[in-house]
Amino acid sequence: MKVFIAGIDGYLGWPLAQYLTARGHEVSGIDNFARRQWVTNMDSQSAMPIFGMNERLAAFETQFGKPLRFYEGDLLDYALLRTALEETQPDAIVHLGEMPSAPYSMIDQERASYTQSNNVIGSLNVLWAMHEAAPNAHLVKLGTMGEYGTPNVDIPEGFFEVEFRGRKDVMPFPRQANSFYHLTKVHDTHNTMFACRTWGLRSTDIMQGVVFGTQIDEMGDDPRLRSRLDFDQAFGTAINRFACQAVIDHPLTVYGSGGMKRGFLPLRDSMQCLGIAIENPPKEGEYRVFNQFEETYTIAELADKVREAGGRVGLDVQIEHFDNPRTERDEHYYNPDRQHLIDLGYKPHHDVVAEVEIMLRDLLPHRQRILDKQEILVPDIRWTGGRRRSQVIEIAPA
Ligand code: USQ
Repeated sequence: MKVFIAGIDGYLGWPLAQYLTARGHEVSGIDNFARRQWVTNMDSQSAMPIFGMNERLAAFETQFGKPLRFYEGDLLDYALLRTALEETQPDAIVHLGEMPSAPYSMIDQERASYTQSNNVIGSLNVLWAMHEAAPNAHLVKLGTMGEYGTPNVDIPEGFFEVEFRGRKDVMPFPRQANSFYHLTKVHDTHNTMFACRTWGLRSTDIMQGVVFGTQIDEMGDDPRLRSRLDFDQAFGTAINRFACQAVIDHPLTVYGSGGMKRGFLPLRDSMQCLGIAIENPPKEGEYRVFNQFEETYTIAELADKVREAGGRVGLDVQIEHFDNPRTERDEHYYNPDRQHLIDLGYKPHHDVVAEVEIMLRDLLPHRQRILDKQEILVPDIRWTGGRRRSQVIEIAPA
């Protein structure tokens, strides 16, 4: 299949290009390198050294024996995006090209507004460019489990049957997102559903959980093929941050009681799931939703798993609780479905501790890069506004 990846320079996009090429697909993609800039704006850097796109493309061709067609540019540049789809005529378009950080979107009015216009208009442009230049392609759109929030009932995959005043219908499950970033994904969901219904586009909307990990098997040993790994408060996700904290003997920063429950999945599972979605397209006009995660865990449970993995590589990992800079429930019911991908053959890797151990071994040679930026490990972006550094708090044992 011909696959076009929007956001091909990112944490997921770069490994996905390799994963799909190793499976025989013909990959092209677009990126404006915005992720590199956002992380620099957070006064941080990737813990894993990353290389410029020219070096990445050279390594890619050496490893896989064929070139990757790359367009440098922004999804907000509609003419470029449309041309790229006209030229590449993809069977599938994987849309990963959005600003992915909840804390970044909560910093101030400027960042909130940027996040919403960048993500919502960028995704709208993808839909229009498909409609005009590649109407038979399959859009694999990266949404987030965070669209649903944490309701006190089970979470189905996108839709559920409702009975109201004696009548029944299948309707979208309510979205109760908890940041201006997560809300952009809700808006994308509505636009994508509408485009499928109205123009007959086909799409899989992926409600993905929190991803962690430093590698997939297809990367081999060439450092130019490795993906980034962020640890700052905005672009580092929970386990990735914990792993980076562990290798420099910084206490793991569990917010509040750590009772927040989320769906998590290793990077290699994310690749497997996206590959399954691409290789099993929906029919014309179909909009379907996949909840994509390996298992649900509380943040406190994950901190314990990182401590256990640390023990295996000789690290004495400490865990501290910090006052939570976010406004979120830290004790709640959470029971989402994830059956659609399993039905299509997804085999979850359940050993989180083994995956974290791989991460720690990958990160240890680069601990100086984390030490150089360690002052950004404790969060200060407040959901209620402004910046105030979190403090260590005491949590009574359960
Ligand atoms: N958390 C801590 N300590 C930390 C960092 C995070 O306790 O040092 C907590 C947060 O308060 C939150 C949970 O861990 O309760 C997850 O936070 P996160 O930063 O790992 O993930 P989140 O902000 O939800 O966003 C990430 C990705 C986003 C994706 C989302 C999937 O950045 O792009 O959409 O995961 S989900 O969480 O399922 O919505």
